[in-house]
Amino acid sequence: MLTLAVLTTFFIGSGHCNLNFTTENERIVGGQDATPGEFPYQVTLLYNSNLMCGGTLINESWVLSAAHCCFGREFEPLSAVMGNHKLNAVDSGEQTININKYFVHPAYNSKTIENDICLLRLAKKATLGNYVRTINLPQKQQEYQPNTVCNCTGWGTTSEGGAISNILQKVQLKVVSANTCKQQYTPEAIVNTMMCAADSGKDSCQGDSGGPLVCKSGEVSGIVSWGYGCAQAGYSGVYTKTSYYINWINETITNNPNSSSLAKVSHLVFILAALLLL
Ligand code: 4AZ
Repeated sequence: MLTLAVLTTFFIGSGHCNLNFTTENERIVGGQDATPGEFPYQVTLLYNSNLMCGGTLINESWVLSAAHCCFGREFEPLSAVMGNHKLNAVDSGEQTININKYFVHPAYNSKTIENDICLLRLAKKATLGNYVRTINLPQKQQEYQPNTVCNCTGWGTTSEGGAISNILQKVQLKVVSANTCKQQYTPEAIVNTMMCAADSGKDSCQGDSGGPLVCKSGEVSGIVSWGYGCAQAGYSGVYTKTSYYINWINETITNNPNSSSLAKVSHLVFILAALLLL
């Protein structure tokens, strides 16, 4: 099955991505250089300072990405770069913050790549500004009509088996109907929590995984997940449909604040109690 082929590959640096038959990098294919600050919600996820995956800033302290990016990794080597433009340079407005915890969706299936979604918590809040901004989540169960134009961005390889990009790349893709996508892969492979997008000669590729697909201004519609190769004729890129995970995202964020804020509250309680006792 193609999806199995897809599963056999991956990792750029450390990211496990899908689909290629090689472990070489591929980034956005058929795209163009973004301009600094054009996609302020785009996050670079690093593992030991190497490009691991893309991500999306959805909250001052939280990055949305793909489960296959996070799964099985240690926390210590993980960091996120907000406001990044050139991978190999410190850009103005850029902020690098460690990840101190991540949450892989409990139903993530690494064989079928279902529920390919992960939330990563920043060790401290990002400072929002011209180069660093959050993007909204879609409405619950939001669907996107076929041919809707979407922006996909990342530093992944610019061709299947090529090298990663130093400058953030952007590409416009069109939503492909679930029926067409099922015909391209298999009916079972494409479930309703996935969405497909493609255009001739254009695609996301290895290293773009976990990054954003934005099909409606101001909301993160999809997460780069998998596909057969990159920009192969007749095969769409497959994205996790964010709108099916709104409850899980909100609950995970609410239930897992940084311990630093908890620690501050307990310190305050302790001081108040001590004062009362005196
Ligand atoms: C990857 O290997 C990858 N064209 C991500 C997305 C797609 C293909 C490969 C979709 O990370």
